[in-house]
Amino acid sequence: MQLSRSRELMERAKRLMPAGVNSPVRAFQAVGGDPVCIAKGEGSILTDVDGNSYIDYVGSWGPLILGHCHPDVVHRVKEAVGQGMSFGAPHEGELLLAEAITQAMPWIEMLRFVNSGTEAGMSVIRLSRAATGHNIIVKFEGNYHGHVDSLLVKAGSGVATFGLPDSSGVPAKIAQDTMVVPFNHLDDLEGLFQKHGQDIAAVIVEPVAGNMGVVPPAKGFLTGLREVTQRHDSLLIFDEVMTGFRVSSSGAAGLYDVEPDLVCLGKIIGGGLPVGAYGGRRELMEQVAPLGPVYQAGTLSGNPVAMAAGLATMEKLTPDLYSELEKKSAVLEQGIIKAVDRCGIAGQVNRVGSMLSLFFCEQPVNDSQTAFSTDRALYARLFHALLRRGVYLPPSALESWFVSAVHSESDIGRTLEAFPPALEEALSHPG
Ligand code: KE4
Repeated sequence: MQLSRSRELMERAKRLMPAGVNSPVRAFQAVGGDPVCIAKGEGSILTDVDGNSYIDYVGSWGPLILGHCHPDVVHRVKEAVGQGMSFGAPHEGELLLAEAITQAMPWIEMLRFVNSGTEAGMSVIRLSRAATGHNIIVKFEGNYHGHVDSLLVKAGSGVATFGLPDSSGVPAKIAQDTMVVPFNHLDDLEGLFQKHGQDIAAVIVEPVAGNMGVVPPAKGFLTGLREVTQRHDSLLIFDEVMTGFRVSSSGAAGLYDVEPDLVCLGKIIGGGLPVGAYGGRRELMEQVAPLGPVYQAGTLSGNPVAMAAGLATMEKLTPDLYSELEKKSAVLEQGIIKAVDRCGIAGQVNRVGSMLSLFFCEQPVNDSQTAFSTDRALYARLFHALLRRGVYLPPSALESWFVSAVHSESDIGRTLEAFPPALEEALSHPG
């Protein structure tokens, strides 16, 4: 592979941006080597600045359920941008997207658009504390909810990959109001509520974990969260930034039939442009400024061009799309399992819909401890062996892969053809 232009651009980028990137995981530090610089995306294919093409299983970390540059999305973005880049005033596009979201997720009676999943997370924390008068937030080890101080406590994505149990710069007195229990360990949570229930404002959870690799909720886990929070007058927050409109047309809440009090959204609802949202029960959301006392604002929130991309994407999310995604993703999963078995190594694939992860380990991966103890060095070698064969996986074992509506049968077939030789290569160079 010819990578000279990528290398030249990354050298210049490293002088101006930390590690030459605008988000840590993109720097390839979890898999080693230098990132490739991308020139364009088309459907399921990324092409780098040296002309190398890859089947893309990152999909911009989840937003691109329709793949890169879906013609209908591009058309609607071009139409919107011709009317204005930003108004800083109410417009129809934000109303239409709000209607599409609340129709698909009726437990969201009212919402507010922001510009990222992190903003959604920080806003629901502030709202939960105001609404309950309590301060303690409970999160789960290995879950990541964006980089707001109070949630960067043993986050799973990025921070965990770099072995930082929490980020420097987060004051201890902020972190002490956040309590962390292992994901899928309902007993630990019950115990915490026994001790601190009267002070707990909310429990926030990725209903399907994606930031320690994909870890589905254990049977009864989400129902248990709903029950224990209700019993203690605490709020249940589903962080569906990744799972929202990914794992079903009504997210994980619809898939597992558990209604949260508040929801964070992002990624797919922006169709690849910067959009986040938070919402939920009306009496909670009516406490948000300017209606209520909880302040939250944003210059570009509800940006008309981003709303157009999100709405054009949402309109394509039909039942057929999800059943096609399920079929393709199952073929990929089964093919990977077969390739790993044929190599005689221990591996597990966790999958929910078109989110999946491959872990190298004997045991099932059902929480952060088992996820973190997998053979991530082997994953790193497989990552590069597949990259050289034109398959672009997430540059970290603790991330989700994403299949899009436009990954073709031949994309999946070519991926599965590349797997055996790539696995052999990864296994033959242990160092
Ligand atoms: P953003 O602020 O990155 O838009 O969203 C933060 C966030 C919140 N909640 C969940 C469940 C998320 O997965 C994320 C962001 N996900 C990561 C991928 N692990 C984004 C990729 C990155 O950090 O560069």
